[in-house]
Amino acid sequence: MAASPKPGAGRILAGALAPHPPHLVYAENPPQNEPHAECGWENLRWGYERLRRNLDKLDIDVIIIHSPHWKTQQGHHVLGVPAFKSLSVDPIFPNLFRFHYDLKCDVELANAIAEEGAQAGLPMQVMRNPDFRVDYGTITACHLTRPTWDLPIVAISSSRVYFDYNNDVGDQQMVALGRATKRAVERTGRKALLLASNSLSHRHFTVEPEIPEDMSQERIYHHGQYLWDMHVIELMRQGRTRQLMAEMPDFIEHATSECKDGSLSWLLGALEFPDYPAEVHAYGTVIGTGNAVVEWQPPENAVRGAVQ
Ligand code: 2X7
Ligand code: FE2
Repeated sequence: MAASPKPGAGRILAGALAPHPPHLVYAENPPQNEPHAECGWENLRWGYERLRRNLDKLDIDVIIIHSPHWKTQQGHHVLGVPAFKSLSVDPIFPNLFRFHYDLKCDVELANAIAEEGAQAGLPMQVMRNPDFRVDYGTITACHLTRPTWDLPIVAISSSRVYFDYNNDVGDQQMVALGRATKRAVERTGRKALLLASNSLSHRHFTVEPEIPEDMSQERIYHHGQYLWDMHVIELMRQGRTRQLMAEMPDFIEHATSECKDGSLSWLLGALEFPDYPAEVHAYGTVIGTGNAVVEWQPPENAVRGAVQ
């Protein structure tokens, strides 16, 4: 983190849709992960490489991530402990993901997000249990975006509001939380990267191939879902994110999208609904789910020479 951020001078430098299939970390073979892969899902992994090349040009001092796999029943939670170190095991794919993580959190910013959210009328909690196990959605997306783990993070949970009420109420809350996040970034003087850690369409295979990285088994699960994925990606590419938000409840239902956990709506709210084109670095399936690596750099922050 920068030595002493100037309060009031903070801004969001970039946002990304950064999906978290543990398969992608497995296929990269980082030293932190126990299982070993031969290869796999190159299209998505090379897309992450292009995203990293762009982000490396920015002077980021914190990553704020919203993850579908930290599910909280009573409101929106933020991690409020300075450091976490443990083993994360994917509950569905323990054969692919046994990752030894060691990460730092920006507690001042986490507190500020909780305060701004509460002032906007959202139910907010700060998670202060030092033995808490960080979820694999947070770890996977952070690792693929910044494998050096040299920046502190703020992790935000996925509240059950879409499930307890409906998709419209869920989206309203997530946009409000995104705006609260932006205000907290500005107030604390941080230069932040925001990650929405979710897949797009989310129907998946129920049987894993014998060799998980056997790419002859990987394919789109359902043509209707694929058409929806292409439609929302095209809206992103054209800067039509207000239309995307208007269609989000239908997308969630028709494509059983992981957007139902709120990450993308939070990001679009924080970025004030970009009308400039998003950079789509990759689209690919993982066990049939649709995943896109997408970057938004607000034009006023965009770095010359970034990979386009
Ligand atoms: O959590 C996930 C996911 N969202 C998509 C694909 C495969 C595994 O895990
Ligand atoms: Fe997921």
